[in-house]
Amino acid sequence: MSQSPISQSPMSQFPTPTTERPGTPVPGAVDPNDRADPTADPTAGTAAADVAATFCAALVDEWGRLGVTDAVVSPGSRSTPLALALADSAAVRVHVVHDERSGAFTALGLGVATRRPALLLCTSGTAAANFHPAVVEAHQAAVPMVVVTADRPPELQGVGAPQTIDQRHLFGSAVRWYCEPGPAAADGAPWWRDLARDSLRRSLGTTPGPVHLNLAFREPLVGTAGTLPPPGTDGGAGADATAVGASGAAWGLVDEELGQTLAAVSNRRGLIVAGARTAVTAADADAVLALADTLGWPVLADAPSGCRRTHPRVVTTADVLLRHDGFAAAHRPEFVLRLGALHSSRVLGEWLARSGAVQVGIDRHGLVPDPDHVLSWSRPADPAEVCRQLAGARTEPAPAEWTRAWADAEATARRTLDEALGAGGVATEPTTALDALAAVPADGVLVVSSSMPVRDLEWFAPARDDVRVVANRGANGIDGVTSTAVGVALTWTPTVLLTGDVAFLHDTNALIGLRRRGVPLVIVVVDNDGGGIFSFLPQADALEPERFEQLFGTPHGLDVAAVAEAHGVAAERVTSRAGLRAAINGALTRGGVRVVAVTSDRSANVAVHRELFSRVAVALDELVTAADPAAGGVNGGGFGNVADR
Ligand SMILES: Cc1ncc(C[n+]2csc(CCOP(=O)(O)OP(=O)(O)O)c2C)c(N)n1
Ligand SMILES: [Mg+2]
Repeated sequence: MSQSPISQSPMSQFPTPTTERPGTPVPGAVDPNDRADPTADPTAGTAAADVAATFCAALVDEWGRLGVTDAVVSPGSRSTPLALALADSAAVRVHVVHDERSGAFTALGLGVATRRPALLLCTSGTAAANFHPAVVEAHQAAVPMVVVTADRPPELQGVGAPQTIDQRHLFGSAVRWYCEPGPAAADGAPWWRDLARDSLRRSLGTTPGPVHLNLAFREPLVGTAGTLPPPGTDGGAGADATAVGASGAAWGLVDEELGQTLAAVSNRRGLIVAGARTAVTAADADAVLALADTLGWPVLADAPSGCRRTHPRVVTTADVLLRHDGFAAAHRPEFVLRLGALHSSRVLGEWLARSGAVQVGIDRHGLVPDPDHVLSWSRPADPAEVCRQLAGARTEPAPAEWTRAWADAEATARRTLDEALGAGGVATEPTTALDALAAVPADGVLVVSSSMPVRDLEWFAPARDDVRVVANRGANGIDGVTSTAVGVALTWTPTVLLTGDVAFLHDTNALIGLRRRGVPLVIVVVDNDGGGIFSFLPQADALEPERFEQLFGTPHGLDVAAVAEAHGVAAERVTSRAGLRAAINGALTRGGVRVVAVTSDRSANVAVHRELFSRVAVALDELVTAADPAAGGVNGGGFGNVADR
């Protein structure tokens, strides 16, 4: 990657690090805290502050010109020049978030929702370190983000100056680009806009992600912006703003690869496995489903894939089906086209790893997951474009019985689940996932936390064509989930968050000032007083109940509704499905933020899941035996490890 002149790290400017203890006077040396004071010329400081203000105004102007719309700013002094420039901008909305960790996840949510990088700004010191979890998630989930940490100038580094830590390369390999241009100097003005532009472009490459600018500011920090350097002549708002929203591979396979792939997929028992990032637009999903139609291949569509739509080839029950040994054994594929991120079903992943099929991976960001080392090859390419290429060529479809068997199984499992989950008025964890999805208004977003919520949705929920499902599955953290949903809702898209109680309590700082933001956000907390997912793991059987509760169940005994109310957020608790639906719909109609806690019990939840799996197993048993009497044999809804945790 080429670097603009301003991006060269001016490390030579830094003084040789001192080995003196901070605060130890060095004979003849100037007190480091005084060095920031240009005492020789009383107007020099003001002039420098004006240069810094102009530098920041130029950055913000350029970011705004290129399509950036949102900045998340945490309070602090050292970041003053950029905070003021952002606040003065007409193009960029500023969202102030006290806690930097929450602020960073808010920026992540904005980036996920808009596919444009949000700016993220904090002061120097540990404030910057609090950005790290969200930066890692952005890195691994390919979410664009421009992270700006304010820093002390070079002469205050390594000398024990207050609120100063080593911020160089703070986020390690999690950023696409790191740059420390040093304190702004007037003669650098020709490159100021380049810095803003470079940061955007690097966060929006084929693999989008976070970039980190560590900007040093000298006191005094309040200056007046002067004339900005003129913008370049290469487009600006129109041209570049479009580019800002269109990152990732736009291409398909080259001819030779396409030819080989066509030969491999023709007349095969094939599957399309769609994870997050597969379809960005409805047209992308149409392309995937059109290929499925052409080849007669089922599409095992994860909830965040964008492909879990009402369509005869879409399979919404893959995890549940594959828990049935008879079904799993009788429906092994020969070829698997894996699109986007990893499908969240572990059962599916393990089955594919054992399948012996030829498997290929395509991801628009080149982040093709292959934890089982089973892919024959993978490409950074647009999944929709690859599907269009394959559908447009001459290929033989799969044998008709392959297509029919999957469709019959999906219909059987779907009918069984719909019947089982349709009955009864008490809210369970699976019914809550279904009701939360059903309540999202058309074109709204459902955000799900990485514990049972994401799984209940994947295992049990039917297709929904007009709702986008978002989950932080880059690193599967339960931190920052509410803040991520706040970021999504800051785009004024009706948003429902389905989260666990531990994840909710992990991120209560997202609730600070939330009511005043006025965003359309309903937070449904499945409250089972601890980590319910662990009850499905071998530890639950292997350990004494007391030890299990201490280390995994981890009950907290808090009333999550009261916690919300303590933050000024209206909250209620429900136990019935009717109550839940009324609460979500009422909140969405009224607008604003509301927390709805749904009471659950971790042990009862295990039983609820077992019952659902075994009901589907019985229904499938009949189906498989009817189709092939020799292939009978049920695993009784086997329920091994479900997940990462
Ligand atoms: C930041 C982070 N810390 C810890 C974990 C491990 N972890 C995964 S799920 C979980 C419990 C989540 O509990 P809750 O949010 O109540 O959801 P439930 O399991 O009850 O559905 C924990 C601690 C993680 N994934 N991320
Ligand atoms: Mg829980």
